[in-house]
Parts: sequence; C-alpha cells; structure tokens
Amino acid sequence: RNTSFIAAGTVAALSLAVWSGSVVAEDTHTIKFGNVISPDDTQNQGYDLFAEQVTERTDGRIEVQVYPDSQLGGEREMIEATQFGDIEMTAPSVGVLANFDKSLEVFDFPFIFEDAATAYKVLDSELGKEMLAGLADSGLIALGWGENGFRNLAMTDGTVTLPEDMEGIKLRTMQVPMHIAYWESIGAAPTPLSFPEVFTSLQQGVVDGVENPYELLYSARLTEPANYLTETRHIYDPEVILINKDFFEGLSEEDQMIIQEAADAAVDKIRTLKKTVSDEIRAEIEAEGGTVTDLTDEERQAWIDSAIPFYKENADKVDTDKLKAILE
Ligand code: EAX
Repeated sequence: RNTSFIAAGTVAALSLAVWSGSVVAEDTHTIKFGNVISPDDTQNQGYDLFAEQVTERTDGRIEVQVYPDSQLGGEREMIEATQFGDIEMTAPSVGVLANFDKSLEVFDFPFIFEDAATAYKVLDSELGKEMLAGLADSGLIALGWGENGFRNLAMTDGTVTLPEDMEGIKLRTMQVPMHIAYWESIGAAPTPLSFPEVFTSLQQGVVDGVENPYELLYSARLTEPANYLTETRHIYDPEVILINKDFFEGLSEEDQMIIQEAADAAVDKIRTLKKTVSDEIRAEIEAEGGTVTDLTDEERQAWIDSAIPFYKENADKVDTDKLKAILE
C-alpha cells in the first residue's frame, strides 16, 4: 500500500481541518468537581443542581461531573488539583482552605458565630466578598460560600459535656492549625487527619472522637463508631465553591455568567436545605441508638470561656482587622 499520504504536510492539513471544525467552534468543556461529602448530602444536592443548570443552559457544551465521597482524594489534595488544573472544581471546608490563604483563618476561631443567620450576614457582606475575591491570588476563583454547618462532638467512649472532659482525648481534627491550637489549649490531644482517613481511625481506636456537623457525621457513618454526641456547635464551618482561575477566565463571558448563576442557585438550595437537615438527622441518629446531649446554659458558657485563652494567644496572629470586624 502506498502510505506516502502520511506526509507531514498532509497530516497538518488534516488536523487543521478537524480542529477548525465543529469541535472547537462549539467550545465544549468538561468540569470535574470533586468533594468529600456523601452523595446525597445537602451540599451535593446543591452541586447536582449546579451541574444540571450548567449542562442545560449550555445545551450540553459544558458538562459537569460531580465526584462526591472523597473519590478524588482529601480536601488539601483537591484544592491543589484545582489550583494546578488537574480538576476544575472543588468545595472544601474554609479551615482547610485557610492553609492556602491565611486571611480565611478568622473563621477558624471557635464560637465566633452564634447562629447561621449571623454567619450569612458576615459571609454575604463586603468583607465576605472581599475574602472570596482574595482567592484569585491562589489561582482560584471562588464562586460562593457553601455550607457544612455547625460542628458538634462525636465520641466513641462516653459523653463529653465540659471542656475539661477533653483532657487527654485524642480528637480527630481537620488539618487546620487554628483548630489544633484551640483543642490543645484546653488540654485535648488533637490529631489532624484528612477526611477519607477518619472512619478507619475511629474504628481502630487511633482517635477517641471526631467533630463535624450532624449530617456529615451520619452520612459518612462516623456515628457508628462514635455514637456519643454533644451539641457543642463550637465551629461554624462554611465551605468555599472553587474553580480553577485559568479555566474560568478562558471561558466566554456568557459561559462565566452561566456558571456563576448556577453556583448562586446551588448556594440558595444548600442554605434552604440546611435549615432543617440538622434536626432531622439528629433525630435519626437518636432513633438508631446514638446518644445526643444538649449543653445546659452553664455548660455552654464554660465552653465559650474555654476559648478566651485561645483568642488572647491567637488574635494577633491572624488578620486582626477582619477578626474585629466579624466580632462586631
Ligand atoms: O468539608 O474534614 C472534615 O471534617 C470536613 O468537615 C469535611 O471534609 C467537609
């Protein structure tokens, strides 16, 4: 056979014909969106809506593939993968993201928000918007504040009600220096682990407890080994919906707008669902034999007071103006 047609010039002409054709003209993209949250949890209901809206409004030119449940790794790994463009999107806890942008550490101070409404007020303010915009310096566009929610304690070996009960307790924390510093300041032995490692570590007794919102504790089955829960609400945990900056800025303005609006819709959906999910899941945990304990007013005050030395020690180490603004 005569294969001389595979001459360089011919191949170049051929590929030119292919690439100037429909493939590029249609401007198609795939967005891989990884997270550690269980597939049916509130956040992923929001992200599924995001995926649907983007696909629908671009007539399928942009396809969003959501990979829940740590399929693509832990949160630090996925933030790095999003920065490098190995994946396009992720939505980590703000504390883990603060390792990449120190100004976010102000959210890692315990008991800083009394309720979600107060948190929304700060997150939706100019200050909150400025903090999202600042992530551009880390190669990330923040499309909005997501929500994990108020974090509560779940222990394997008996109920905790007071901060001094944490003495010597090996508590799994996120890889968040400010969280670690707080638990150390009250005498606990914080053990930072990435989320995919938590279940096994609890089961094997590497740690004595964990802290997370009820929904994730339950959906990730952490309440099986750790079924003594206390509603401490010690940290309000926003998540941040991130997209690789170069990828986003390479899209047409219209596509950028579609993605931003779909992210806004996801945030609305997540906030609406979060209003009731915590109580619903708490009831399920109790129905399945878990013990869930509320703090008395005195106990709650003891927890808040326990954070004062931590504030004194760390308030100067973070963006103090932002911290003051939030407290006000
Ligand atoms: O962002 O690691 C954790 O405990 C977080 O709450 C979880 O990754 C969700």
